[in-house]
Amino acid sequence: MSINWYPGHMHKARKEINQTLHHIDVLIEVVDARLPYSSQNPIIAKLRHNKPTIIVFNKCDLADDEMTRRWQKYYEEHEHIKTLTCQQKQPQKTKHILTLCQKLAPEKSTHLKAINAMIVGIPNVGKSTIINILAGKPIAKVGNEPAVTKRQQKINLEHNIILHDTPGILWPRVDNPHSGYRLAISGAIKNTAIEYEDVGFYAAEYLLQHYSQQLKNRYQLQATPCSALDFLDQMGSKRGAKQAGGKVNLHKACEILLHEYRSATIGAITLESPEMITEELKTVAIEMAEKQKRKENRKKHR
Ligand SMILES: Nc1nc2c(ncn2[C@@H]2O[C@H](COP(=O)(O)OP(=O)(O)O)[C@@H](O)[C@H]2O)c(=O)[nH]1
Ligand SMILES: [Mg+2]
Repeated sequence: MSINWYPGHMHKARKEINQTLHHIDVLIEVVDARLPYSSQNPIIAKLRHNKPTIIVFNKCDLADDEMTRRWQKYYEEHEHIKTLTCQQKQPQKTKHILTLCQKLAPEKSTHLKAINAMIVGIPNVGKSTIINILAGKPIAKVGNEPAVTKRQQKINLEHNIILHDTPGILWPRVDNPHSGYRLAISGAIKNTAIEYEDVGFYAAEYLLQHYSQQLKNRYQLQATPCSALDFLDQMGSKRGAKQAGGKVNLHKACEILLHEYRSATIGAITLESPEMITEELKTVAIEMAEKQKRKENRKKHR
């Protein structure tokens, strides 16, 4: 899975974040709790330096609680990072972001000075939903955002906190192909930009390996399917996803699987663990080094 993003937008967003960060006391980075690594923007970690940061695990209603705890522990090992779990249906919990901001900027809060916070995150992680909860009224548009740079907004909140919205639109992880698949499974990438079967098979393989009991329960399977194809065949057949001649329509089966994953009908399921990411990044580093070598070789032989 590769994701296209415009270099012009990327450059502009990086520049604007860097500029705004000078005036920011606390950074609020929103991630999707189902994919707490892949739904991060890769430059934030590089730009924030020692800025106190709250990583908000949003949509935790859709994620596996045990995995969310492991991810929180993983991020909290970094100095300057605190984490918080959030979901749209528990607005009171989301409001903890404000008290945490006060704790992370103690010198401002004891002197009754305004605390400047900036909320960042890739599209669809729930920034607008969180902004509306914190503001106590619907001021940000929730749902699909057009891929255009919007003007930066400043919002005055309780406790003398000024919230700055993400400048521009941030792109997700594109270095690791697994991240592309997970973003596609979660619904973070437009359906028109993904290959349903490719993504569906990836999802089926992962779910079979890590959440086979949930699959068996949801689709009433007696035994664990022996492969992703076996699973999609059985599931598609049960759900009437057939094509002419009676064979299972795999595209339709994949569509059902992705749809039911996204609505958490299969269960609250997380798509990655810190251990998986550590392993994958080793492979990515090797591949990048090989690519660089090939590039240098080509130059030499020209
Ligand atoms: N299940 C679930 N959906 C959420 C949650 N927060 C936001 N959403 C949904 O995710 C989608 C994107 O939310 P939005 O706030 O527009 O994200 P933004 O692009 O980061 O501003 C919307 O359909 C929201 O209703 C949550 O905690 N749980
Ligand atoms: Mg938004």
